[in-house]
Amino acid sequence: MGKNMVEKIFASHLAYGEIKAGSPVGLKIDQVYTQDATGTMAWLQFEAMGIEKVKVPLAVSYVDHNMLQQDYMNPDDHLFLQTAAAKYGAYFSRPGNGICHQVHLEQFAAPGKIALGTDSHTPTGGGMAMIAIGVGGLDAATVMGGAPFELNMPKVLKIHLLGRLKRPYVTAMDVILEILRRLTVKGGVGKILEYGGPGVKDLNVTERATITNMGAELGATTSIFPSDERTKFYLEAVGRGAAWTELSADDDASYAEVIKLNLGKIEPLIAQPHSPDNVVTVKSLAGTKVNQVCIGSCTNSSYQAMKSVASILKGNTVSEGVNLLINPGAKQVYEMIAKEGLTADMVAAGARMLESSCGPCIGMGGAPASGQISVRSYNRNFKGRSGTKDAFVYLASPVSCAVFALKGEMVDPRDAGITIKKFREPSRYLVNRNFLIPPQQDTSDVKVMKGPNIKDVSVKDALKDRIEAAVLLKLGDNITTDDIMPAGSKVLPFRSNIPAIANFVFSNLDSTFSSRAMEAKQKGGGIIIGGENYGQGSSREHAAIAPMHLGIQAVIAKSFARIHRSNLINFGILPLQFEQAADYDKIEQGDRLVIENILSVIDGTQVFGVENATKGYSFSARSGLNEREREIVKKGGLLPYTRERSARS
Ligand code: MIC
Ligand code: SF4
Repeated sequence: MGKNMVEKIFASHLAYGEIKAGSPVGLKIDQVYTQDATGTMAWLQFEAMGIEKVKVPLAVSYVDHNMLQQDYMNPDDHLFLQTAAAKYGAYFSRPGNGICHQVHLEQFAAPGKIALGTDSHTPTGGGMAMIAIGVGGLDAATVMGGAPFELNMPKVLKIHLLGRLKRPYVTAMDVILEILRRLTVKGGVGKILEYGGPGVKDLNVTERATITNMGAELGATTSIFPSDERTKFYLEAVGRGAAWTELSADDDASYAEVIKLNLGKIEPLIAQPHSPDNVVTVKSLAGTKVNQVCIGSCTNSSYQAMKSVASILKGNTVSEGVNLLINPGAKQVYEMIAKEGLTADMVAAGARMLESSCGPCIGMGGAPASGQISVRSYNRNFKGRSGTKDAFVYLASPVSCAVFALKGEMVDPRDAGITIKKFREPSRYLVNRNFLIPPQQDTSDVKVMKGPNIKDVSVKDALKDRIEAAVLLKLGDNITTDDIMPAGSKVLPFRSNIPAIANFVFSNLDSTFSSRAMEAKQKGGGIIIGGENYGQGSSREHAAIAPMHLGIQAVIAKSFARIHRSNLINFGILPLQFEQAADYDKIEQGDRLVIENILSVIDGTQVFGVENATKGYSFSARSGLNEREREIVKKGGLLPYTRERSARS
């Protein structure tokens, strides 16, 4: 029987296991990349493993998130990352070079390869026909140390594309918003989305990358497009034609599910607050006032996106009531649009130009005013993520965003009376790699620099046989890692300092959480109760390390998001799933829960009896760990597990 693309790439990278949905597979990894907000931990963990050099063919350390330099903390992190990259054999992408996913697509992504990135939007590389997966820092560190990457084989869902996009008013962003509307933020959990069908050739590589990038919001493990003539054209244009190989699914390949999508029927769409799947047509919101517009991010800041925005702004003025912020995704794009005079068109219209970085997407500046409406070409609109708790953030295409900026209100770009130039893909991009420092041969005199805010990584004790702990917080469905561990300009500088960042755990939901947790830590620790899809969104492992630091022993939820579940395991926190959803309803914050015989149950059925000592009843919860995960949790996390294994070998 024929193979789909996922099966082909997995087969060519298989270290162990069986390519069968649900069973654990170990994969050999070609590329690993980190970004600064997750990377400091990843590189500290790599250092703690005591390995001399990275053992994957390519490692890249990017700086793109923590760019504001209000004091020494962020620049100290950058210096640490630069010196660690030099010491351990990674490329270093200097601050200013751009957002990791965009730069990686331009400079390193290649068809048929597997990449891991310490960021949930790593699937951007799927636009280049690679398997690109977001992971926690510790997973990345162990793979850079030479281990295969293990995951439970996801199901493969095919998105069969037909027709052609109605350009220039409908864009790739509208395609992924339509998929989010249909599948929701839980629809991709446990799945890889493989794109196919005749509509694929209508999309160029950067448009495909927009779609695979925001596939992260579906909870999917990753998404992938074929490698075809358009992939070849793009690779040649960025000066890397030699990296091209053809990749497509066999005609008789099979899929767990197939969804058809006609590109020609897609309209301009917009996600309303506070979830990326809360999608409606722009038309249905016409007339809604807009106060801020932000264009950029790893989803929508390609050369094509910037060019269409410039053509809308050219000769016009941004509406009086609107603040327009633009951050081109990479230095390459910035340099190109500057050379062509497009930056001048943007500035002349009144755009506030930001550097090539994540910026307002992660609350690093650009926060909206109280209660205001911000429309962004970004990928996440979780409450509070913009830095303003009561702001209303919408997500739309760069084209819609630029039109709103001029009109001061939402209007379907087709009804706005604005002519947009059709984009022609360039056959040559400007290639200037001067902000990428390649790995050095002789690193004997490199000293890794650590500023005073960079603290050693915390390690948990081995798993105990009995947990008696209080329910510190009971939460609903789709809790994000932004809810658990907020980002933003005040919190991000503490990413290398776990005791300090732990004070912010759940701070947007419950300002007393960390002090209550510290108190509970003295009395056996705490437990968190979650609903469905607990831990969706960002890959930040700080959403597990900081709770671990606060003494959290277990999270009991209806279901978990993939990356966060792995992060909990990696830091020795038991992820338990209610056997009966009804048991979720009975628990209340403050209840004391007792779990006994943990060590024998974890090696046996993995169905734990949980006693609610406050209310006097018991229920069961399942850990569902595979063999490796079980051993990791028993040791207290991946770091002690890896150390013990390397001591043995
Ligand atoms: C995000 O978009 O939330 C981030 C910031 O890029 C994160 C990583 C992080 O928290 O550092 C992600 O998506 O993984
Ligand atoms: Fe950066 Fe935003 Fe992309 Fe995350 S989603 S990598 S913060 S631009």
